[in-house]
Amino acid sequence: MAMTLEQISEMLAKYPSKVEKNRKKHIIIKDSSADRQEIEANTRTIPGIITNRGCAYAGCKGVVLGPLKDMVHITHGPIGCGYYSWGTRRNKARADEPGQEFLNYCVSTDMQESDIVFGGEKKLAKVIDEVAGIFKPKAITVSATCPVGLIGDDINAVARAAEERLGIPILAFSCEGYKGVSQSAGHHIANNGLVERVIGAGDREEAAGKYPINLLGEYNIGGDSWEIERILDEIGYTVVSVMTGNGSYEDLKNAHTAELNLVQCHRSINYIAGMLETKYGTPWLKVNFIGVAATAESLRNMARYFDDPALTARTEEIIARELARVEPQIEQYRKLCEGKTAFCFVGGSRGHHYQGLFAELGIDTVLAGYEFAHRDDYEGRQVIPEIKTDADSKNIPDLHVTADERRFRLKVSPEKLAELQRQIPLSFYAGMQVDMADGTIMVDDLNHYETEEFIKLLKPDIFASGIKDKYVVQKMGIPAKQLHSYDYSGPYAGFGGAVNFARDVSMGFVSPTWNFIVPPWKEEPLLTGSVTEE
Ligand code: CFN
Ligand code: HCA
Repeated sequence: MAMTLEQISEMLAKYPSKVEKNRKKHIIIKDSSADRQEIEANTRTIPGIITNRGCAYAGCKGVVLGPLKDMVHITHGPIGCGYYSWGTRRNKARADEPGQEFLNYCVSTDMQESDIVFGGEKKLAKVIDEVAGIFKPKAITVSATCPVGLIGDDINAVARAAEERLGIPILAFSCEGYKGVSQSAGHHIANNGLVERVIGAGDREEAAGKYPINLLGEYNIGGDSWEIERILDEIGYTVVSVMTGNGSYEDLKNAHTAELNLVQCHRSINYIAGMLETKYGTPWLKVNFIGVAATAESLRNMARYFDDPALTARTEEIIARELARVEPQIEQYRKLCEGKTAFCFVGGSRGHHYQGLFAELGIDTVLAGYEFAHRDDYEGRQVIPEIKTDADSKNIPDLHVTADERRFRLKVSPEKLAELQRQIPLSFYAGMQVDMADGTIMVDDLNHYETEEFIKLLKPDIFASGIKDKYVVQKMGIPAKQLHSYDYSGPYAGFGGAVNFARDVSMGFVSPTWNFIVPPWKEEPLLTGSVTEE
């Protein structure tokens, strides 16, 4: 059932007028005949609204730094912040060296009232010393929470002094939760710190194998990066580093030796891709390993970049083998999913990426959105790549492809120019707005009131989001699939992951549980009345 503008206006009319005006700008019904449809994003949530967003500290420490396994991550702040970022994000890792995997530990200065009054710097210095003494890590991070900025503790000075005292890198991140409007500011702070202090600190000049790549914005939720790496290894790529799933300080130090940066999460780590392009000239390529077709397309684009017939042949061989293996399995599950509808609301990239996988199961996404993504994540860009030869280059000509306001170099023969011009897929630069069907809805920073109202009107068969609304939605009789933690299942990325996802979603549909739940709108109150005092 499609939704009309009138229905949305009615829903928003329940808000105070200022809020109504604001929220209106965050919702659009896709209409490809319109000249331009703009959605407001990356602006402050109105106080009082129950948003699903997190804070800058969650984005910095929880998301980007959290998965780095051979560093101990210290939260300078009250215990709740450290515990939330440790317990909610599903950071999975295996040690590369015995005793050098610390993700099971939640380390915090556990700030108390007296620290707020008298300052917490001494306590932080003591915790750093203790951590170095007990765990002997390669490096330590210190992340600031809101009160640290409010009382003015100088975590940078404490970290610098500790670094001199202990002789290991101690990286301070001033990612106080209140900075910016969401996690997004924290991603940027973490990206800056890793480029300044870690990437390039290694002494390797060259990567140890052929086709060296970094996988940026892949966080190994549910083992995703292990499934992606399985295929990349088989094709013959050298994965120099993964940022930051199952990632390590050790690998990141030498990440500058990669020849190509793949960008899986387009939101949290595009800053590193951009900075490495400026600093080392390393080109980057947006990829999407969610869904069978997107995985195959990403692998083909990578092969196109390296332009080696052997690599291309191997890529096609692996794609053919994997398709033959997974497609019949997915087909079985498709029978249970075909014709259903989904809501897909996640923090950043996943709100877009998972729609392709839903479509492969025959599920239409009727409403989607991001908690904190920016306008470019919604809009994407469709640009016809302009290809120029570089007159100054020696040996193999370096071709500069200009697309999406950036350049990347392709080592290809001049004869391939025209062919490339045809081949570089435009859809590759598309965002959510470009890909969604007419009549579907996009909502930025969806809140709990709107969640309930949209569900009542559109009655989706599955709601894909996170822990903060999962149970409210399930109590409405609708299966909810967590696309942050995968409900502790996974992997969902790559070819094997698509089969797991199909299985889990099908399980949600066929479970008899839903027959026992009566959604609130079917239980209108039978009696109405008012209370009067005697
Ligand atoms: S793993 Fe990523 S894919 S990093 Fe980002 S924008 Fe979060 S933690 Mo939750 S699941 Fe989510 Fe994305 Fe990139 Fe995860 S959609 S909200 S900050 N995200
Ligand atoms: C975060 C982390 C989170 C939360 C997940 C959820 C994650 O935003 O701080 O709300 O279900 O993926 O762990 O996005």
